[in-house]
Amino acid sequence: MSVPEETIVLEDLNDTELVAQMQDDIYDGLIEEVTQGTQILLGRGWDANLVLTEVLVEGMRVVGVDFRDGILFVPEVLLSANAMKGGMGLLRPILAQSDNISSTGKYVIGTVKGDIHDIGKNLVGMMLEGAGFEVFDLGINNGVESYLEAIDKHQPHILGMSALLTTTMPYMGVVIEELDKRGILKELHVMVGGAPLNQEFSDAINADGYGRDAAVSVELAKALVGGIQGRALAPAR
Ligand code: B12
Repeated sequence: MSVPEETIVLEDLNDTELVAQMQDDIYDGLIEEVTQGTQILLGRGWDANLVLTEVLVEGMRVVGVDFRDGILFVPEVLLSANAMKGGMGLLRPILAQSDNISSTGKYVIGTVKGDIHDIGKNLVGMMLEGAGFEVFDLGINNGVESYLEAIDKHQPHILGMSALLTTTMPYMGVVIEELDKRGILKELHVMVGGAPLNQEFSDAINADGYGRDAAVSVELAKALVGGIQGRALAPAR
């Protein structure tokens, strides 16, 4: 006779058990459980910022490590990121009202003009959110004007551009030149990514960093903003 699977009732777990369970659930991409767990912690008086950093971000950090090490693959990471977003959905309105949003930094990200690939960009965006960045996603097919507008509006610490085609990747250089001409390059970091890119290309167009994959991109972004929590971040250049 087979042993029936044990059903875990999240409400019955103490805080430590619940946090561990939620991190497992993030890893397994279980959005309903993560959302419910978030609700329970908030109901027990947890600070929203603490739930974000100690539970969701930490859970996503483990996912990022296993993705980098080839243990998890793209579909699984997307599910984990989606599960985390379930919890984020409850926290965002609370955090938006409070003064103590512990943001790692602001990050504007978009795929360049002529290019409609967005899976990698979305993944990087989600992982950045998981690491505590405030991410403004411009979607696909962005020309210089679109990036400029977003920089003006959001005042990001980092601009990230994605390109998957050899025909569209040179456009990143065009954007960077324009930022330089307007004196904006001094005020923010620029990261680039996409399958056909490499470090040499990134250096050649004067980007601050090339993100080979989502995990590397998050680490690099954190390093670029100096790893400082809050708004007092390292100067760009
Ligand atoms: C899925 C896909 C599509 C989908 C895109 C769906 C979507 N919503 O994105 C569709 C079917 C629409 C598509 C269309 C086309 N595609 Co396509 N596509 C792919 C494919 C198979 C996978 C790309 C992908 O999502 N990879 C998975 C993600 C997770 O990886 P990634 O994008 O590299 O992102 C990671 C890193 O690069 C980095 N990263 C990515 N962006 C960023 C940004 C920043 C800021 C940072 C820091 C890091 C970072 O982190 C990510 C996560 O780890 C690739 C083949 C391949 N193996 O790359 C071809 C590929 C990119 N496509 C190709 C082509 C030619 C096309 C088309 C022109 C086909 C056609 N004739 O119509 C069109 C282009 C249309 C256009 N104008 O953009 C070629 C490009 C060849 C080249 N040298 O330029 C490829 C390489 C296939 C091939 N071998 O021929 N494509």
